[in-house]
Amino acid sequence: MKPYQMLIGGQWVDAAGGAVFDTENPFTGKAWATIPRAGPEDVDRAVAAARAAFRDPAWRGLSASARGALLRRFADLLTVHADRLAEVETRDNGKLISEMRGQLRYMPQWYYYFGGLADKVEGRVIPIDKPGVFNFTREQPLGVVAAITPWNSPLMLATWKLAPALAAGNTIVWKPSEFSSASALEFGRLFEEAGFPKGVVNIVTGFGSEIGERLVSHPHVDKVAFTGGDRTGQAVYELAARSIKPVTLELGGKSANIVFEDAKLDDAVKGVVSGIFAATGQTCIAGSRALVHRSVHDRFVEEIVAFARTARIGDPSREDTQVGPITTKPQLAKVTDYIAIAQAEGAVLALGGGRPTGEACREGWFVEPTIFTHVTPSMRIAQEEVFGPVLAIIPFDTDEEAIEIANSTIYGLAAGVWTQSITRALTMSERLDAGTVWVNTYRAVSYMSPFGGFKRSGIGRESGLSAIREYLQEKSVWIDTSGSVPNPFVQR
Ligand code: TXE
Repeated sequence: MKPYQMLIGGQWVDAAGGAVFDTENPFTGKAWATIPRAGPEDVDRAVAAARAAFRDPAWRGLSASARGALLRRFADLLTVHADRLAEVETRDNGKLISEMRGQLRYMPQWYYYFGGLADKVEGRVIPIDKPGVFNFTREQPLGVVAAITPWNSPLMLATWKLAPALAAGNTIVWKPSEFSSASALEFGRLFEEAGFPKGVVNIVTGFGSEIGERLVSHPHVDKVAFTGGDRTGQAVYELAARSIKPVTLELGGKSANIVFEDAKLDDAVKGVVSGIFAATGQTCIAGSRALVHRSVHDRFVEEIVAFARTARIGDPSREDTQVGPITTKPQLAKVTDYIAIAQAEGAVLALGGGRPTGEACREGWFVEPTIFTHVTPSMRIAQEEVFGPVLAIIPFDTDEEAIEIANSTIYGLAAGVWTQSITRALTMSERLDAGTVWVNTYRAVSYMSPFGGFKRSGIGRESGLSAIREYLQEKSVWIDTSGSVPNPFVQR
């Protein structure tokens, strides 16, 4: 068992109470490392360290260019350590090594991009409507940012917060998911090595139920950036509201992949499969509903079932594995429950639905790639986020109907459109309630393009130019240029 410590104020420490918890490998079902189980006092220490670092000239006194240089140095280190970190991620969360390597090797780009952006944040001079005054704006960091992240793409989803928050000059208390803390703690070493002043990045590990509330409600936390389930997100939002903290929330979805009759069907099949079975369906952008035009429905079902059946399920640390285990035991139970719920509602299993029987899947937390047909838009399997490899196929007859079904859930994170018609592509991109719309592709993300949700999928945007604004506040400065203060008792 590898013992980890957490990072507070530049020190690697145990939890104040000395408690630890085991972290498990989803492929073997066995514990492989121990993680400090922080309590409220550890949160207090981490917030105090972040607050002190925010006020310290070692950070606050850095020019924006120097901050940017630190981020770029971090990116260089991340490039060197990408493959090692990918292995830790795979061991801890069961995601495919091929996907994790791809993610880790791409991740430095966020730090290069936001490092480059750090010294391009500019205020404005306002041509104010009053004589004898000069008015301008400053963009200033918020202070201490609490970053709360989930287990599905642990380092990537943290990076979407940390890179812009640091570029803007904030300091961080990061609470990774209790199911995937090891990689976060390895990541922390690189911030030290890059030369970030002590306390600028702090990492507290532990359970959301034990320390989450303390972190979100802490009077010295100035902003909360959260990715996770929508119920937890709602609780975080409510709690943050009590102290009027700004929040960024990314809360998952029930995204629709819409296959029109004029789509290239082979491409649509590949796109829908990648949308739902990549990452074992454990992504916020999972295209968990396929809306398929009735005229191509049967052919589509036949082709997607045949294709999905070829997926190699097994050891996520093998390069050739295509579908890995479910990351957490509670998630395995949730996915299994939803398969039963869908069947009870009358959906028909076209593929999967059980545990794979192969030798490679004996110990781990596996579910077969699962496809349901005969799904109606009001069924729970068509409305609620499963967060697993479960696809619901729903037929439609008209474009209007497709839009209505696609927009009928409480979520609005993403949507896919499969068509050869440019008019249809443009109309759909406007009418779909989703923060991202992909046309004839799915799952593309970039550090350059904004990502976030409509409706219950969230608040705010990550990545892209505007993301840095989530971590800044605008100040208006008025300077008298007239040289004399008028008599306040005389109306002007
Ligand atoms: O997420 P939680 P869970 C969805 C998915 C999944 C469900 C539950 O549907 O089945 O959420 O997953 C911390 N105050 N997504 O339980 O609880 C927690 O410790 C403050 C969608 O793993 O949302 C972890 O660090 N923090 C999703 C983080 O919140 C609290 C990604 C996320 O955990 C807290 C993952 C509290 N009261 C799951 N309670 C996406 N949007 O991509 C927990 N946490």
